[in-house]
Amino acid sequence: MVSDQERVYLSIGSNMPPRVQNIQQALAMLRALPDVNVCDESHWYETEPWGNREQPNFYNVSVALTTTLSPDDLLAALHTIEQALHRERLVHWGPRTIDLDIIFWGARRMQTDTLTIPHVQAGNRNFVLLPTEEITQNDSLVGPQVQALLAANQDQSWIKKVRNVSELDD
Ligand code: PH2
Ligand code: MG
Ligand code: MG
Repeated sequence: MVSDQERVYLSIGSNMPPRVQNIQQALAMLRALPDVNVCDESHWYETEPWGNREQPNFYNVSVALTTTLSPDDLLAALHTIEQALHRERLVHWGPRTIDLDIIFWGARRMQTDTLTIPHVQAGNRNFVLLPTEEITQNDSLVGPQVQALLAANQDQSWIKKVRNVSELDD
């Protein structure tokens, strides 16, 4: 890694139409945040719904960013993006227009009532680990964490790499 500034990784997902537009708008809003620098984006993946399986498939993507924001302030900014994209919190692990979750923040570990880093479920989810692995290869702080979680990962759910986002259905 060129810079030794710690990188933050997000997992972004949508399984309610228009899924492609929801994710594209979330990415655009993230890039537009003044205190955030998005430095990498994984492929997009179509993914089997994890947890509650009786819901539509998701599209998921992971992004890497650097920021001068605190974890709480970044979380608040992500919630603002979710609200702008009409996220409604109805069913736990249920369908959502957009979800932006903080997964890793360099080597940091923290736990408050509202935020746990690394994300508690990261190690159990292919749709988080596999896209994130793509963009952590050169990250000496997060790469080894992802590799350790992948080695222990038992998730059987399928995820499929998207070759061309412009050909996706909403
Ligand atoms: N998010 C969830 C629950 N289940 N499954 C997939 N495939 N992708 C998600 O983003 C997802 C999920 C809760 O946030
Ligand atoms: Mg989530
Ligand atoms: Mg969330």
